[in-house]
Amino acid sequence: MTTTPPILKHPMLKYIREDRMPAIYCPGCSIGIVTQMIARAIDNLGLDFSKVVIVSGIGCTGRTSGYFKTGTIHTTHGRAVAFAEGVKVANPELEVIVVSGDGDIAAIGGNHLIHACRRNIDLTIVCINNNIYGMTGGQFGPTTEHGRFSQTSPRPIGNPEYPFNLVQLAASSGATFVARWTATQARRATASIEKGIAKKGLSFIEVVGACPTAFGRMNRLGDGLDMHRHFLKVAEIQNGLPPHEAEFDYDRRIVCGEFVNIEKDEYTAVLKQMQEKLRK
Ligand SMILES: Cc1ncc(C[n+]2csc(CCOP(=O)(O)OP(=O)(O)O)c2C)c(N)n1
Repeated sequence: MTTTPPILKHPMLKYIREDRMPAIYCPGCSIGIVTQMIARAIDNLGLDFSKVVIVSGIGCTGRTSGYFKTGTIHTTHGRAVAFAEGVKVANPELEVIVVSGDGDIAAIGGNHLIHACRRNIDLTIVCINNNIYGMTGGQFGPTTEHGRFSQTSPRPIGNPEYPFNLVQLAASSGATFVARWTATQARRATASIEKGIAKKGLSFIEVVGACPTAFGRMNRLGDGLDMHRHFLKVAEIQNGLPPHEAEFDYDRRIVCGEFVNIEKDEYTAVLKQMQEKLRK
């Protein structure tokens, strides 16, 4: 007699809306890996998942929030951080996590990012930096390196602009926890997301990811596997390095690590103190 082996479920599926599977991501994309990092960080911390809110903007990464089986908001393009700030101010008891793309967070949403960092509001922002606007077919964005090829910066000249270095931007704007990893450093990145969630203040975690469909194809970087192997080669870990020294050179050296972990009063706590003073 043959026995049917039990169907094993992925342990993180308990956090995921299975009815939404399969996800929209292309083969070789890093977003699924980062989705799992967030789920594992929540699991490792033993959080009450009903008190976790996940917010995204628009884009491939922007679809991530909708896959989590909790309170989620898929907001308008660039406004993920603004919506997340609203949720946190309305109910500081909630654990608010933003996950969105580099275009969403640092271009159209760049102003919200820097001001949220300046306020030091207790959000965990996970920004998947795939170096391009993935969802709309591969236009250059705020993190695309000078000279890189994209739909809007074709051969032979490439991108006329210079990129933001996201960890420098977040740190100089006032974020109190700042880290960068690549999608191949899943355990380290998960640990940083955990620290970011536990931190009472603004945490910014950049995860450098592969977009083989747009960035990879236009810059002849191979498939998803090639791109992830490349990350293993160029990622250089330098925990504690001043963020302005955290170089991002896609071909040669992507400096990774936890660069900022400082204490500063958190925004909703400050608001609460002010309200209490006014009541007296
Ligand atoms: C106001 C507005 N402008 C432009 C768009 C078109 N749009 C949709 S997604 C996107 C870029 C997304 O890029 P990124 O945030 O880097 O995410 P990715 O898709 O690469 O994960 C743009 C420009 C839009 N939806 N709304």
